[in-house]
Amino acid sequence: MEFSNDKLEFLRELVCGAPQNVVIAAHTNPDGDAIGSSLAWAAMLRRRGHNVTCVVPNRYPAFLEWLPDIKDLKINKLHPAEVAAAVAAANSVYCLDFNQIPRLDGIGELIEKNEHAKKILIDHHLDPPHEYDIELSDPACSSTCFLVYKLIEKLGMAAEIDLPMAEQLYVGIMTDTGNFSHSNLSAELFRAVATLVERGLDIPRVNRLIYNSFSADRLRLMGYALSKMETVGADPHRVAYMTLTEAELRRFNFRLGDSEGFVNYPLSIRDMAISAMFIETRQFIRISLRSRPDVDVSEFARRYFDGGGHKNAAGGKSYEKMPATIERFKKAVEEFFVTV
Ligand SMILES: [Mn+2]
Repeated sequence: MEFSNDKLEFLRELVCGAPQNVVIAAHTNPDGDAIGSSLAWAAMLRRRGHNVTCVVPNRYPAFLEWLPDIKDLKINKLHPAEVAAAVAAANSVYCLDFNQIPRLDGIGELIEKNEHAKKILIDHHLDPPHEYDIELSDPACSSTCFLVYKLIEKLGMAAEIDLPMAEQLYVGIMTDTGNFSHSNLSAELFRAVATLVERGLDIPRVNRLIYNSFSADRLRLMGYALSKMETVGADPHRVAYMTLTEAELRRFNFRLGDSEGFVNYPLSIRDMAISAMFIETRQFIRISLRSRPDVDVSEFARRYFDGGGHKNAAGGKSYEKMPATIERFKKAVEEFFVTV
């Protein structure tokens, strides 16, 4: 999507204008795209003299720990007073890689309380609510990191992308595209990656850091989850699902981020339409959904599980117990394929 000149000028004034107190907020259970885009945008703003604080509701997964500047992130669960002070003092708040303020848990209320701060959305999820001062929303963009790259380019600042920024941006680009295997892979995206390589990006190194840095427990948990996978429905509407209860997670010394990516594997079965992963947390069951390109799981998540996301990668929640949730899921699947 092309953004209007008005929007870009508004952004340019904020970025190039007098130094401000800035907060960059990313979503709960922040992933590589949320963290990478926040850190890169923060680096760009800091060069222009802004006082930037990146905030997230809870911890990031361990496989991101090596990212440049990640230690500067303020995690609301661990440092609520610092997060509250930064948000209260902010002149502008950038919301990156999500568009629903409730996805920020407690930070959302802090942002709403600060009425004088400009609120800017930079995101690629569907259906942004119109409650921002400017929305730079592009659901056709494969990652928020790529969107940030494009904005930097449009502002004429691409020459300033250095190696740390290249790594931050690349992590979101690679993880949100499933290492360049999902949709929305454009020539423009690969040109952006080529630029990042010119700035010194070492792709095999980043691959190793992201994909080969897990614990043995995590691999065993994945094997366990896959071995319990069930399938329902018949071609062309086959659906696979996996479940993990809190007790099962404990057995494998579960750490946040360990289940990342499990949901993708069942789609490697020929003609599989949807893959679903149900993970029990203390408050609810978290549902991750992936689909074949022609099947819209964001619609499915919205309709049945109070969720949303992208066409082929979405999520939702259930407040029922696991067996009741699975029963509801099976019924939803049947109904969904009759009505699409
Ligand atoms: Mn994203």
